[in-house]
Amino acid sequence: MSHEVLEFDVVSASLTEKAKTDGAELIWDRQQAMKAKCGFGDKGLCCRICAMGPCRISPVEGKGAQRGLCGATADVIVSRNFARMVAAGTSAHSDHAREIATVMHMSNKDGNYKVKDVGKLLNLAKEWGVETEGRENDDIAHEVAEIALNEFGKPFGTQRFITRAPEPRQKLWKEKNFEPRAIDREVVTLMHSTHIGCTGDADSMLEMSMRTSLADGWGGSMIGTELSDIMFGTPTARGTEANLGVIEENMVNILLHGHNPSFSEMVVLAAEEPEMIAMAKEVGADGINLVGMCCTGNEVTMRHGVKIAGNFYQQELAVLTGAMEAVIVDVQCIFPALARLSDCYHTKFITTSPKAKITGSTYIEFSEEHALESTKTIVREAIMNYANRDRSKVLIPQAKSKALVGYSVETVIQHLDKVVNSHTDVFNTVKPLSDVIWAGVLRGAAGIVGCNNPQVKHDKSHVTIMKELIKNDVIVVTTGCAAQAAAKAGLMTMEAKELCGRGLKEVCERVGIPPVLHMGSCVDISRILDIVGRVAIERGLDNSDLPVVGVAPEWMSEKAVAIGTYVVTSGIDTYLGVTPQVLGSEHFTDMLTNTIEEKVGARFTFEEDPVVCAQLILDRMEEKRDRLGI
Ligand code: BF8
Repeated sequence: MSHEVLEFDVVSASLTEKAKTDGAELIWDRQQAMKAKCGFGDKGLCCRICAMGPCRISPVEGKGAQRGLCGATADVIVSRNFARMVAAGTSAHSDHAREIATVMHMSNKDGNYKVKDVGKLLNLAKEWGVETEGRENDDIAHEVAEIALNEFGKPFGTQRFITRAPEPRQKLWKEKNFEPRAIDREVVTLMHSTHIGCTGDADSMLEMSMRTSLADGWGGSMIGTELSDIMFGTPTARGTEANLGVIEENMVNILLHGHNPSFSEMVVLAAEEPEMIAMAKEVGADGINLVGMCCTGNEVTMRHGVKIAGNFYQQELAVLTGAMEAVIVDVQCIFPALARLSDCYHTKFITTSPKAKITGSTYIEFSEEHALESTKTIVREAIMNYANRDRSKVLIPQAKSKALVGYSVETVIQHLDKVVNSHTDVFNTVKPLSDVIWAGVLRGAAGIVGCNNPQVKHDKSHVTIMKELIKNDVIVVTTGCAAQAAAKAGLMTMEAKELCGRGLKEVCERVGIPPVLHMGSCVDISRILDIVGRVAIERGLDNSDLPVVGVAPEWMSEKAVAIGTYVVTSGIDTYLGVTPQVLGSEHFTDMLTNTIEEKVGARFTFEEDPVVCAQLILDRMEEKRDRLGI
């Protein structure tokens, strides 16, 4: 097993030694067994779309097979593979949103699911033209939820939330035919177009992918965020802790992993029930310690301060501590390997969604109709498992960091209001943020998001880029596993202002925020779209005019491909620290990294060295500032 990849994360390194003793297999073992990557797949040149193949195009032009059996060229094959990743990523985010809309549709002030943020419900009702006068909140919620559900399959019209974008962007989308229609329709159309014998033109394939990706960012993801806030509360600033050291020796430890708050919120409620806590004490524990991982970890830390056990790359390590009574999951980013790994310990690996059953797990289906009872059954399983813990196998790394989390757009604006001069300024806007960017106190803003990927050292690219940017007065907002990397590295503390340039340090002190702001889970990148759009609107500009960027230093999932594509299509330059599988087509690569800018005013940059990547970002921000004359 090579530990080289772990150098950056000392906590993880100590546990991989334990894995050897326990005979447990981890991702690093599997990576080694995999040996070299498939050269064709790595370049996007393998086509398995029909059964005439699989066809593989030679990566060397003019040598070997240059076309598949149907005649598809490297450009066509690479673009189709890319499009399918966009379709899958859009499906994942959007289907998540559909589940939130479904529970909102069944919400009831006396039931398990009830509206928590009435103000946000009424605002959205107004935005969508729903009558609110003289109506019960539940009634309004049901109508808003029904409209949201119709966004998935409506036969006519475009996504409602695109009207939140700056006007020049909306105009551009209309002209280029990028306005996303019903979410399901965009995904189905894209899948249809990648079928054998359909789209044979890389340019068209990319444009269709761009439109579909907007159905994610300004459709599914934004619906997911908005409705989650209404149902479970809009996040507010609060403290938490992050890293494997949040697992506790004398508690019933439960790891909550996955994505959907309609499930995780109920687990939080179940674990807080006095009868559950009493039961934990009866089995000899001091109580229940619920900890989070991946995006579900982000959802519950943003709304409840639930501690973060780690990010994507650490899911196996949490089990390896030997102190985890249960890993409870719903959907997305869950290693099937957890089933086999759990067998080395007493840990119960509990799957709950018919969309993500995993062989070897204990399957207890979550029922939205009986949500709290259903999660109590699951939590009970964890508690009863405490007695089975083998204390000789327990090793909990002590490392953990404090973090401030919960920076929804509303919370950021509330903080900005503190510095508003009430004589000359207006409250409740992003103007103070745009003012400091225009004054040069901040040079720009970066949204740093995404996963971990064994192709790069764990967390190193995230943390290196964040540190380089804040040092140069660029404020960072972050979501997903990138946010958890920042939390573990202590970048979400007020003390982190000492790592900043003078301007950002002053902003942190005056506004009372850390330099790296936790904005939530991956669907919550819609919060970043929202805040960037507000700054552009406030200045009468388009997103592409602003010194702002998106960065995914360690991305790995199809969701990330959809995200990167909608961020660029929204006019925001995007930097990828892992090169996507497109290099087999020079033309398609050139479109992503160059000519796409002619269409949407932004482009992708692939740069695997985090220090070089940070410098490219800073250079681009200065170029944008020059263009603005600021
Ligand atoms: O949606 S950042 S590893 S957890 S895909 Fe997955 Fe990537 Fe983490 Fe959340 Ni997002």
